[in-house]
Amino acid sequence: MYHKLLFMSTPIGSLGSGLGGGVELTISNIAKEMLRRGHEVNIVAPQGSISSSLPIKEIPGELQIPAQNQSRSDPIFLHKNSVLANMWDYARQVQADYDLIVNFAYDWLPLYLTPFFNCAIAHLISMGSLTNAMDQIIEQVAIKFPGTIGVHSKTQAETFTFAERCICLLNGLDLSIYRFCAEPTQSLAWVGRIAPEKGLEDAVAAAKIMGIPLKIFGFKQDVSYWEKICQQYPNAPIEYVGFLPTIELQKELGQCQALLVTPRWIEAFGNVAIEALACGVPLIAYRRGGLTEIIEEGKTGFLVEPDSVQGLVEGIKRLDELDRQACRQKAETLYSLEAMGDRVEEWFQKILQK
Ligand code: HBI
Repeated sequence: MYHKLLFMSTPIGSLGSGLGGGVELTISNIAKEMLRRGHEVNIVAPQGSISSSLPIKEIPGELQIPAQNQSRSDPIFLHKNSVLANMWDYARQVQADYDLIVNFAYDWLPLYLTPFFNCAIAHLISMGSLTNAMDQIIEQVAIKFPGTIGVHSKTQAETFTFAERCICLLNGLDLSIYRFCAEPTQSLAWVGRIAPEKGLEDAVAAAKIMGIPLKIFGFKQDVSYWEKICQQYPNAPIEYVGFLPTIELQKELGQCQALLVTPRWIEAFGNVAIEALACGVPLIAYRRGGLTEIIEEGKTGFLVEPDSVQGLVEGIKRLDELDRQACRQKAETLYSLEAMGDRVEEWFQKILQK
């Protein structure tokens, strides 16, 4: 059975800008895999979105504010000429051409509009509970349209009161892009949007204590935050490598002894964590969010006390206990595009059967 799928991207940035964070990778990976399986896929995204091989319908309008910067009781914000509103007006116009609309935005409007559409809509919720308005509208859709709320991890689902109504999809990568590296150089890695919720300063502090170079990859979203870290740790052995395309990132990341993952908030999953595993790079991570389901303690990484630099240091000292081959193996078993594609396709089929 082949389906006609319309993917609605995140409204906080154009695809390829890095502003969309993990969702950019998720959308392109799922789209690639659905096309490979013979489904038809079109992606609706903000103006300026680029993709090498995916069909994109660019929509103009003002970008949405990132939900993680909002407070729990915030009302819903929509700019005038909101790109989110414009994207969903387009979806309304073309919905008859599709079997299923898949929403990747962590925003109130797509969920609120669901009952107004004739076409079935699946929502891949990319973060845990952040605001009361989102919690409420997601629950409403989860009750009215059972099985249409997808999440990346059990831990993420458990941040919502309706966890049992969520379909857990994990995530997946095109492993053919990631090369396994058996012999790393003496260096650690940190990958992610450079912003306060990602806790980069702890990784810098741990690298300084251990005297091991820390390679930093990612979009420098909050420059003042970056400068504060550089002032706080003037002679830490850190190198800002930049925001690299996946091909370059995996080459550099694979050379590292471990990836330090220091989220301040409950990360729904941990795309960078499975990218590291795909290169054979073990993880030293805060015991928080989706990471707790990705790491096999003592084998593919160590889960340490959240926000504890000392915990990171202890993990770094035990690095040689970890098995790089097991890291790659884990990625191949659970996080390949095929494995993710099976989970996503089954999710779609079940929704379309109703
Ligand atoms: N905020 N409002 C809003 N909408 C999104 O789609 C969104 C976001 N913040 C972060 C985000 N998406 C993604 O970077 C993460 O879910 C990965």
